[in-house]
Amino acid sequence: MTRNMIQPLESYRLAQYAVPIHCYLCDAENTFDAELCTHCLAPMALAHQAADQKTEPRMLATVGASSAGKTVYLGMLMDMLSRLPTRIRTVTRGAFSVTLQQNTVTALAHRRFPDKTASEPDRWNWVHCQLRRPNRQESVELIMPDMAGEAIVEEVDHPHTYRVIGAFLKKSAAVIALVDAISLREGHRDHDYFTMKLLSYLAELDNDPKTGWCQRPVAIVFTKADQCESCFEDPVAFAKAHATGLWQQCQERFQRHRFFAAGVVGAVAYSESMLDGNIDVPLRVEPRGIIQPFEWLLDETTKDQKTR
Ligand SMILES: Nc1nc2c(ncn2[C@@H]2O[C@H](COP(=O)(O)OP(=O)(O)OP(=O)(O)O)[C@@H](O)[C@H]2O)c(=O)[nH]1
Ligand SMILES: [Mg+2]
Ligand SMILES: [Zn+2]
Repeated sequence: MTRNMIQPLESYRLAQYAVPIHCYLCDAENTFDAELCTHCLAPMALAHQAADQKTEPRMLATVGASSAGKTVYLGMLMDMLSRLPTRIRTVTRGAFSVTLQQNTVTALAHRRFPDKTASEPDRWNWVHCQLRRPNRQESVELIMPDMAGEAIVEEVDHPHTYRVIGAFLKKSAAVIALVDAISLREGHRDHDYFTMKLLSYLAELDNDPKTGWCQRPVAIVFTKADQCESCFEDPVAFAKAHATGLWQQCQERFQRHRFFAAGVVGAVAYSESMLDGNIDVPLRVEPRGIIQPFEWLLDETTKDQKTR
């Protein structure tokens, strides 16, 4: 015999599903408990966090071909920002925003470089943080993902393959394009060609003469400059000599661009491994030129917001 019992219906829970949450990047409707946007795979945490803020978050894109040094650069940048309270005060939003910095710093502390970023967008690390200069009242909310180079190349060659990249770049206020200085100096043109393609993609993505990419700030950063001293001394001369096409394209298409050089390690050794082949071993962590491009973009995008 079964005893009678009262089963609460809890149908009120369904009501929550009736109110869609819009993805912060592509504006697609998602249920309130979705972790990733069903349309573009961006984390829905961004939409929830943005809804709690008074100021609209600013997006900063870090792009470059595979192995250009995006993960190392962004991880080191976040680590430096979190330890420079006299220059910029940084508060990360959401535990997931610390993972990138943690992975990079842990890897470098163990004398290895972080792993290659997986090409699936649901495996990327996103950083959402609040920044404030010590002497200023106003703060900036910033969103920066560490996207995979392979996915960026694919999206540039075949637009709409990775919707999250298109949506993010369309909304970004500024871009840091990383280019491998060692491969340029050695005469490999792949990074030069790719960055040129990427900049044309950006220019066409939003070609509004007032608010499009031709007016937004673009920082070209030559990475791994620790192995290429001439690049540190004069990044513009380096660009003219080793990435002429890229240099010309910047002159023609982007009114606000600047060249920088950055390096994270002091010395690199090479080790042969049976499993992985030749691998680079970072011997000392000596970051140079990491903050400068970021600070420049921060100041430039702040000017944009004030004039709007
Ligand atoms: N010497 C030197 N080598 C670096 C530096 N940054 C990165 N590298 C080398 O470049 C490789 C790739 O760096 P990543 O940061 O993983 O490159 P990525 O752009 O994130 O690549 P994907 O994840 O494939 O898009 C590393 O494994 C290092 O061998 C640097 O500052 N100096
Ligand atoms: Mg990476
Ligand atoms: Zn979306």
